[in-house]
Amino acid sequence: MTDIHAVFDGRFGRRPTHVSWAPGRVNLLGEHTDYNDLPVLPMALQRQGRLALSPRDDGRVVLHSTDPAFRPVEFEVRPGIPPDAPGHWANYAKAPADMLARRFAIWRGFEGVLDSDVPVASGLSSSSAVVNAVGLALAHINEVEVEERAFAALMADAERYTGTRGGGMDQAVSLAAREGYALKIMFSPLRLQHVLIPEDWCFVVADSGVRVEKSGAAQKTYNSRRGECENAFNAVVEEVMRAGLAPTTPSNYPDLLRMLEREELLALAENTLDTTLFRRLRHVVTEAGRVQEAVDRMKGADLAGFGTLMDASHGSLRTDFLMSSRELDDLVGIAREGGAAGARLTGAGLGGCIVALADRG
Ligand code: NG1
Repeated sequence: MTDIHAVFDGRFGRRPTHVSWAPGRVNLLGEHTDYNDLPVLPMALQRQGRLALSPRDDGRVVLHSTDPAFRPVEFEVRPGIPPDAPGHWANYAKAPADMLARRFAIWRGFEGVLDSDVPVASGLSSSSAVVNAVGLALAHINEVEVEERAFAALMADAERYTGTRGGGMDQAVSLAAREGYALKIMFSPLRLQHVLIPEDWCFVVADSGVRVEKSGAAQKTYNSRRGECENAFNAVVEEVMRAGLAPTTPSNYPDLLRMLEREELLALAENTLDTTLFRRLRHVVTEAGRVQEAVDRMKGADLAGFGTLMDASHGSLRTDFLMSSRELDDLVGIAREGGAAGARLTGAGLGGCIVALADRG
């Protein structure tokens, strides 16, 4: 890894006083469920975003990157920081600064150098690693103390500054993961459950090399999937209430699944929705079921069972959610032929990485 202290010294002529860091993540199961308040099961990666910094006595942030493609940026910490053009790297530092300044009386900026070995635009959440690392740094130097889950929720809100209407999975796992454990995350309110990964299991991440710029074209697809899930939910709830199937109006997907059996819900949705919306809902609802089952398989060290769920998740993302691609399908096929217990695209999809499960041997 880059010697970030030396780079800082080279740019600012002294040693940094602090280093803050946050890992990227690979999602094992539960794709496109987080923004529907349904559970996910990611784990943190060894790869991370790291920020070497020294606080300043004013509100200015002067931020350099070790990546020559990212030119130095400067901005003032305050509520309502104007964003750069969509996709500009500065927005991932401005996002937590803006959010923290809106919520707390923070006034102190920093000089910093950011380094990351999480590949960008590949479904491993390089973005949340940066948002968290900068957010943690700003909170610390401004003496803002927020409990872990509340901070994760705050950083999830913060990242929406970049224009993606994301869920809260990435920020939460990056802040709360423990080595050797996957993290089941439930939403509204945020709840975390650490699940021990059997020692002989090995998750292999393979990169298709196709970048998915979620600040670019893929952002539109991602946001439109979220909109479709909301439309499907609203239409189904209307029908549920009209037919008198629920005592009170369900306020989110978990509510709906508490009030109706999954099969009953799917049958009703099929009769109510057009094919596209039905397929989006079917993915979301069956994926939530797979997450719960996957946790049980992991606890029971059932490698084959977990792999089957990963395969089913990929199939559902491909045919119902239309978020796979030829390259991702090819990679998943190669992994399975190579003996993986299961494989699936990971992250938002359309490119980026797959994750495969194998016996460590
Ligand atoms: P990626 O594209 O892997 O960073 C995005 C969202 C997640 C989640 C997944 C799909 C952000 C920061 N991340 O992840 O919240 O919805 O897609 O499961 O928007």
